[in-house]
Amino acid sequence: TVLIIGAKGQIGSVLTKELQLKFGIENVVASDLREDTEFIGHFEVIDATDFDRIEAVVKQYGITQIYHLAAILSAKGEENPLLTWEINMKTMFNVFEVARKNSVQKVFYPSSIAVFGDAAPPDATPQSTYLNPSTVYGISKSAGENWSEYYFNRYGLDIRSIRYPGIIGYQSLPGGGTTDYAVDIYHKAVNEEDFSCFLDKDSMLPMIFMNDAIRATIELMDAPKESIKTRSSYNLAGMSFAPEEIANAIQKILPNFKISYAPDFRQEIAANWPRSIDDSDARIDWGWKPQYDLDGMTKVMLEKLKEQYSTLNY
Ligand code: VAH
Repeated sequence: TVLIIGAKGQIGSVLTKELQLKFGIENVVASDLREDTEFIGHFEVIDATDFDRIEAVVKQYGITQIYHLAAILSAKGEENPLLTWEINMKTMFNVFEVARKNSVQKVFYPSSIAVFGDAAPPDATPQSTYLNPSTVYGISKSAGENWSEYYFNRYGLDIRSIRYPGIIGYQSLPGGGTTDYAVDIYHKAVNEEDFSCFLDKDSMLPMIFMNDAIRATIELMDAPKESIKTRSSYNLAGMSFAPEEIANAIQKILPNFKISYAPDFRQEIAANWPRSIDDSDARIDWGWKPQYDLDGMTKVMLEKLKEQYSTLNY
């Protein structure tokens, strides 16, 4: 049985549905800070800063895999550095310790391109390079990568991790990230509203379509243990683009779409991140291959959001 921590988040809400399809609704337990009355399936309220609560649910359902998808992200995290560190690390330690003590077979721990700073080569950023993250979120994820490796080497806990780039999907909204503009832009375009971008027009970042990110996560977790050569976290991306490029991709379909630029503090964060990622280790070790490029993603995003808004307004 699989437990998802943060099942109502941007990634968690999509991953939970995929895991229910894969393992059967009976074998998935979703959890988040607050009850979700509409949720179809097993749902438990879990504050992941509470070790006893996580352990109680793991014992109650006989959990064999945990996906830890709760954290305070890069932009939001800068509002209160020590709280961000406290929450991101405490929840991680709780998940790792509950898993270790209750012989959970596999743990998924997400990392991020936020672990890279200006010391890393910005183009085709390599798997192994000096990490000097500039956000508390990035510092917590970089520390988390070291702890993942430690728990694997010391206790044999099978923790697997992906350094997610910006994730873009139609199924859920992001919260508190620096890449969130790339989701909001599609919502504005579909509603024929002008879009003001909080990053510079040439601020290129590694990104991935949600469907590719979810498939990558499941493929990594399904891979044979001996093929996982990286126990810190795998570089991974679907594509790279700057705001002006995603705007152009949208205008090919919606010619009247307009974008303006009003960079804020998030531009400083983005400026320290890679422009593109070398994810050849993920491709070699467990067969990673993206299926969506910018035009492919844009087509699906605009179609799906148009459907969603038309049924909403109906
Ligand atoms: C953020 N979407 O912006 C998250 C992610 C790489 C980006 O970590 O903080």
